[in-house]
Amino acid sequence: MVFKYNFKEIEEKWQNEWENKNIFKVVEDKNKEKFYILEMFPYPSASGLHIGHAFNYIIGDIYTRYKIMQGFNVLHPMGYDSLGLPAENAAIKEGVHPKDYTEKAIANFISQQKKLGLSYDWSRMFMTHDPRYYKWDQWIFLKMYEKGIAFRKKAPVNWCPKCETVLANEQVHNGKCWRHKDTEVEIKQLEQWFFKITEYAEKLYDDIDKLKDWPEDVKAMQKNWIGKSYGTEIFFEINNKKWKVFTTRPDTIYGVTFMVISAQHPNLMELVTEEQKDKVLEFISKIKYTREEDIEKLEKKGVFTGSYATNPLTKEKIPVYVGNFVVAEYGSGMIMAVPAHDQRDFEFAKKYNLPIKVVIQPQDSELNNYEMEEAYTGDGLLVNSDQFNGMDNKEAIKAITKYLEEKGLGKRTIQFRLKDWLISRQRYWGTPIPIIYCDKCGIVPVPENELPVILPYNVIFDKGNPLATNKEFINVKCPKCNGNARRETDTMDTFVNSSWYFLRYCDPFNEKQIFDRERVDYWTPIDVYIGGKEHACMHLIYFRFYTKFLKELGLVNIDEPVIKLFNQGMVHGEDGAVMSKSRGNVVLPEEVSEKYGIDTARLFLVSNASPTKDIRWSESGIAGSLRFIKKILTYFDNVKVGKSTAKVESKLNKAIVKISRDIEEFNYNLAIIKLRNLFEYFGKEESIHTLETFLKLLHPFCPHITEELWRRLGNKSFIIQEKWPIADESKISPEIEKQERNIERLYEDITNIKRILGKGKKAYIYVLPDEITIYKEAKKELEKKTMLEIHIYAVNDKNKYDPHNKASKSKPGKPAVYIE
Ligand code: ANZ
Ligand code: ZN
Ligand code: ZN
Repeated sequence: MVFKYNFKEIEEKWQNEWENKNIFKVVEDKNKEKFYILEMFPYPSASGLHIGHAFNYIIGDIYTRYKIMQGFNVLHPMGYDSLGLPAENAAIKEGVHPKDYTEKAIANFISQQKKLGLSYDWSRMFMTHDPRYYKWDQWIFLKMYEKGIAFRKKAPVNWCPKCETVLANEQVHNGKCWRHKDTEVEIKQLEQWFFKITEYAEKLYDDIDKLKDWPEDVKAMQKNWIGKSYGTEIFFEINNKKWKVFTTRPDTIYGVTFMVISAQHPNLMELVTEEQKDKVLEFISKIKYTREEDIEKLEKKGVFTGSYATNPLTKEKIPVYVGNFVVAEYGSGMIMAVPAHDQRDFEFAKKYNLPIKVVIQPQDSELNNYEMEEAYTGDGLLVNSDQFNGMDNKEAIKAITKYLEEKGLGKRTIQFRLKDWLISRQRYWGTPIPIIYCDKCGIVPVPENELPVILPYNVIFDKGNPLATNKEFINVKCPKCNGNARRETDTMDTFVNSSWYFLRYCDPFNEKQIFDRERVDYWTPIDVYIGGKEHACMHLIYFRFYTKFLKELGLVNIDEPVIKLFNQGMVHGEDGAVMSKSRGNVVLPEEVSEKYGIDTARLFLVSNASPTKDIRWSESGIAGSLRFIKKILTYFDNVKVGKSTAKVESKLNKAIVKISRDIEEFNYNLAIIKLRNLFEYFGKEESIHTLETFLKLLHPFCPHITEELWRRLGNKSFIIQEKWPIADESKISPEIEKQERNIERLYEDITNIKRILGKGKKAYIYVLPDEITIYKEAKKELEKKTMLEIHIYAVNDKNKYDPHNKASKSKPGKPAVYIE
């Protein structure tokens, strides 16, 4: 009888059962060990979810089911990062309100996710545009304001004329808007809100080494992003005032021949003399804003400011230039230029005919001030450096710094590349910043008991920020003097919302406080965090920063939010390109579910490669997974429940050990190979234990059919609530394992011989008499795998067919082979 199977029916049935019986709902339980699994916070795009997105959730789901069966109390929540620019832009384009637009998108997202059979505790679901959530964004903001971490300053900002909003540095890619890839980003000076993440730079940097279970490349990217430099701050006197300069090369101080201040330095004009003023103003109006990533390629340009600096050691007077290759935001925004040993300075000196003075002499050649074609940046011995002459330059870095410190002319310092986090957005669809401006009292934070500051629903979308033109929103009484005042109309960067959501999942609807400390202590940190590499720097740094801030407030007791970070690969479409709507190569889960069943798709997604690798969707691949699933279904429909052989038991127990380890390490593909392998050994009759164990091992990958088959075996329970199998290692027979390996080797011998012959229909195998049963058992399997007709003889069989007398070559565990 051919098995009739309606995937859709089975899937819906079990999804409903799990939901109705609250199978994945969890509460804190001190007697159970917790495990927190989280996939990165999705932005609910209106185009919904394709199989590529689904991959991420399925990886988390497999792990969750495995951990639940292992007896952990597993928190696996889901919610939506629903504020942000895309919703606002799309809403404007389509004339729908962002709230309605987003909520519709979320409803669609949820229904799609539910069809994947995901093990979420849906009772914890929240969306960040819900005032009950963003109230606490505002509350954290107030705490940061209190501690001086949230602050306001006038700052040059990246402005996308198309988005009509400020962009974070990270949202500028090669000078263009990340969203509008053809739009040049402009620079504007605006009063902005910032979070002083730089105060945490050192901690964020140093603690990266504690993240033992994070991918090395992500850690390297974060280190690079935070950018720690050990160096020296040196004081130069200019016009009777001390100016600081940051250098990593104090050993070159005798080679400084000019200074360069950034064209965007806030105090630049203090240095510019009357005669030079016009030239400087013209220069700064002409050049582009200096960005660190552009410096290397940039044509180095500058103008003399008219001022001179005094080198603190040589007392020489050296000219101060304003230049385009010094960034305002790094170090002190001014450099000591050493053209002999820094390529940027070298290019500048060549262009403006400034002196080049060698102070580091390499061991193997002699540098000459006049003949250099590029800077010498390597190591060597100091020359032209007074009492430091002859010293190794690495030594000189320490010695000169010490000398400067003794004389009060400088000090050792550490410099970070990380910039303060600009959180102001001139946009509607974000968390309102809880600040009021009063002419009398200045900046006044909204009192805590007046939170949340609600984002008004009725606004007019025109150009720019709709809040800025909304009188009802703006006009407010000052909390201090009760006079007329104005609300801040900037909203927060949406990365704010995703910086602490994992904590709220522990206590999602608390109205009295941000979350209950005990509940958070129970669940945190996140044990496994699953998401794409694109979040390596922004989200994951902000997330770590919030954790550290909240720890200082005494709200959490963890330093780091995540123990293990798992980056999944990308899913590519049939055409080989990354699956995306714009490419038109997306596969939708509902289509797949209709055609193959979602269990088949889940199996396929993790079968062919480690989930860390990119995978390619293929109809033939998924057909292969479907064949396996059908085989399993047909098998369970026909199998006789009875006894399993010692061999099957050995295989089964070995598989338990290996599959558990594979899942634990996210080697899902290897687990599947072992499951398939195990299945091959099953006979017409197997014990109930064997059959049930197989279903349990398969469950994390194919949750629906395994629940179904579990019931068909007569169980009343949910398989997901069963215990993960534990191997009985005493049943793993070394003898059987050895025979398996022998048969495997025989198979390889046969294929090799066949390949050398270039043909063959029949294979004759000569085995020692006491091994004949083992090899006869394997006959069918060998025939199938080698596609040859196989004859097995004991070597002492008088009737054997053996034209080349091969039987005499047979050894224990190594049969002889003859092919014709
Ligand atoms: C003198 C010198 C001599 C330098 C030499 C280098 C080589 P890190 O921290 O590793 O990136 N610098 C300092 N502030 C700068 C700014 N605001 N914009 C552009 N460049 C800046 O490198 C620090 C070095 O970058 C500093 O050391 C300084 O140049 C430059 F043979 O000072 B150095
Ligand atoms: Zn843009
Ligand atoms: Zn006031």
